[in-house]
Amino acid sequence: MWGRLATCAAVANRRCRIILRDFISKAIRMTMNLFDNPDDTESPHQRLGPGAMLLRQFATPAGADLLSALEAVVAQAPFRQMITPGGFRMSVAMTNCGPLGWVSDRTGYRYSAIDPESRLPWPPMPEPFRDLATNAAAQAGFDAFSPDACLVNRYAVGTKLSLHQDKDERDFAQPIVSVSLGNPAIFLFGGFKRADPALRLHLTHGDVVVWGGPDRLRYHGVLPLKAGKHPLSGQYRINLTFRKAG
Ligand code: MD3
Ligand code: FE
Repeated sequence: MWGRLATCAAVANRRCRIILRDFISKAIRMTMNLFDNPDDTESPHQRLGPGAMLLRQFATPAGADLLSALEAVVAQAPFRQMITPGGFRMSVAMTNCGPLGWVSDRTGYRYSAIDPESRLPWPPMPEPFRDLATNAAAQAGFDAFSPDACLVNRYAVGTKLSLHQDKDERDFAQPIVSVSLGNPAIFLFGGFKRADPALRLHLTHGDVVVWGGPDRLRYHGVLPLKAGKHPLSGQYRINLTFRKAG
């Protein structure tokens, strides 16, 4: 009798401890999520910093139009892997549209009105590109954003973008609008020094981020892309970044 009761108490005690342990670890996970996953809310618009806004799914309705307009751009200015000033081939394939395009070669990084491959001007910025960028910027509080450059990044499996700052534009008071299309990626949102800790943000098809104010000069990058197959972009992730470069 006493033996059974003792066993019973021991079992209850153990169950109780397990329940308590699960409760505590869940509470810790929830608290951690609050800090680790700023993307874990239901709100489609999320402030990431004083000048940075995440507009979840903002480009989803235009997604197919954007990707078909991109085909016309790529027919004129194909994707290419540029060479860094250090002599390395970038893993991201790039092209541009609009009056100015970002280029890199052994002599450095710069904006150029001419595509160095074709020696022709970059293709014009498609209307749906410009509209989306201007509307997203306005949504984030930047009125009258008029981009003169759209850098298009294409990521395949394993493609990454190392932590860097965007400093080749003339006026840092102008925001950058970034549009993610196709396969998802983990984006790194760092601080103002390369070694500062970086927040991880999952960016999926249609997500738009507007980077302005003090957040404009944050270090950022993209972790190696995982394999995937998106109905609109196949194995790729496409990122459009709209800039006022000149
Ligand atoms: C944060 N592209 O092209 S977009 C780039 O996903 C670039 O292809 C990444 O970084 C990509 O330069 C990230 C998000 C982004 C763009 C510009 C920023 C984040 C930024 C400028 C300042 C701070
Ligand atoms: Fe960048």
